Amino acid sequence: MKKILIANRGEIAVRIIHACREMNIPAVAVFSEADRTALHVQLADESVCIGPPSPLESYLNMDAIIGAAKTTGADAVHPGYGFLAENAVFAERCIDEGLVFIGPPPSAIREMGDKVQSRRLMEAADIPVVPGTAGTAKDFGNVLKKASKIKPPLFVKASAGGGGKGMRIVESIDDLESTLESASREAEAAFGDGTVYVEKVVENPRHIEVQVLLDQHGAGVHLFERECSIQRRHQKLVEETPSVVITPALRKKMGETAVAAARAVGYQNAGTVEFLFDDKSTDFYFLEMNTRIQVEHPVTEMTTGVDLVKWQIRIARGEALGFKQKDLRQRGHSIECRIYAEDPATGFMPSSGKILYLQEPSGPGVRNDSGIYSGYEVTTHYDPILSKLVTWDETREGARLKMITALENYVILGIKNCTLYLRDLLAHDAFIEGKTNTDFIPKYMSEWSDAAWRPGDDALPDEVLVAAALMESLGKTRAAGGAGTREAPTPWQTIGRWEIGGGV
Ligand code: MV4
Repeated sequence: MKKILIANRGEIAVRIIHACREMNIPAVAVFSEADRTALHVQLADESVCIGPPSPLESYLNMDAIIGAAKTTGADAVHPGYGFLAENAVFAERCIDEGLVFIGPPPSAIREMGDKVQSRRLMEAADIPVVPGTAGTAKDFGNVLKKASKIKPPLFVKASAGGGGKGMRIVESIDDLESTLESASREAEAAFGDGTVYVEKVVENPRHIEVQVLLDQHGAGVHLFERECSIQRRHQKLVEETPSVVITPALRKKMGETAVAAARAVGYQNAGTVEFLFDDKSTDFYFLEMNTRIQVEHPVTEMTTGVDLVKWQIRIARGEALGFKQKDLRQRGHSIECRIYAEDPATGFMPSSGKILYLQEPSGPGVRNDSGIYSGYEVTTHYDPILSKLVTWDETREGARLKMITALENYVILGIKNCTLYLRDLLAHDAFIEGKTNTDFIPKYMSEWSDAAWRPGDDALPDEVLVAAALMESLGKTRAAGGAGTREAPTPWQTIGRWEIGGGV
């Protein structure tokens, strides 16, 4: 592999550039007109503009991306996550153009992308799936007959959906037929595929997923689980590994099941098998497989020491996995918080504008995968993720306390963001107790307001806070509080005490 084109943007493009640099492979960035000054463009060896800000005309524009690979002489494409990462047609087109697609075979993307087909394939491979019915576009009579044997509540899901898209709950069998019809109509309009299927509802489950790596020579391993149950509207906020509810025996069983699921579709490269976990029975069920590198991959890297992005590249160029299952161990605990440009005080409204001042945390066991810098302009064209803050420690409590400290030291001025919300989430008794089921946010975090987390006068505009923060960073002002005590000021407290006309 001589040169890799990264068909993505933001923090994941930056993450992939790091892997390329460490492997001594030049990296080509692509960017939309809105991303001319983005961090991934600054860090890449070369960059190519692929179109206007609209994703359809840039990061989803296959012709422009493949064209950029040709003009720069790239011989491989890393798709990252989102955009074209799970588009089988794109993977095929790359291969047809003689480019290495750094991901699974197109057939595996296609088979796992169709939820009804993947459910059938998993059942045939003896992978546990949630009790339910096979999919249908028209024959609701048959579905009704089968579904009436399952105790409600039921979920009607769209075969082409996934990630919570096109999901409907049915409380009574009497409502099933009308819900099948409307869900099918909606799925047809949204995905061009009206196939829907029915599953029994697992009440307040956990989302537990298993990372797998399979090479082109038949070797495959799992890298243990990640628990990602803390989500709002199917957007993950906090992920961790290990999960507090997974015993060593369950971990082994889930891991082996995940590798078997991947093998059932001829999988190669890095992938993630998602399971629903039922706390009461400790049963787990296959949900879907994500055929890409995932946002939350760093917690696995922190606890196993395996660089997943480098292994994606090595596997794609035909290298054999250099280790076996028995060589892999999880050490310690890792937590990831996603830092979004969203305002948690107003129902997570996206926030855009210039980052006037940025102070990112660091320290032993702190990793910050970031796509931003001071002066960076956040737009609303793309996913609002700014960065991912990841901590590692020997224990869950150690990783939690590190995360709280790191979040308190994360200062992003100029745009709204969720650092203080996450800090309170991590400090919640329910999080400490590991009650991190999918109901966590509606149950414990719906009343949140940032009032308690703006020490001093929170009416000060960010521009004023920036001036104060700059003076602080220049060493011209010092707030009270001794080093090493809990009274030591966080940057928020320091700038909160700053006053116009005050003692600078
Ligand atoms: C379920 C479920 C309960 N029972 N399926 C949501 C996202 C999509 N990947 C599947 N989802 C769910 N499917 C059955 N049969 C509960 C959810 C679910 C959920 C899953 C993982 C993480 C957060 C969630 C929040 C609400 C519902």
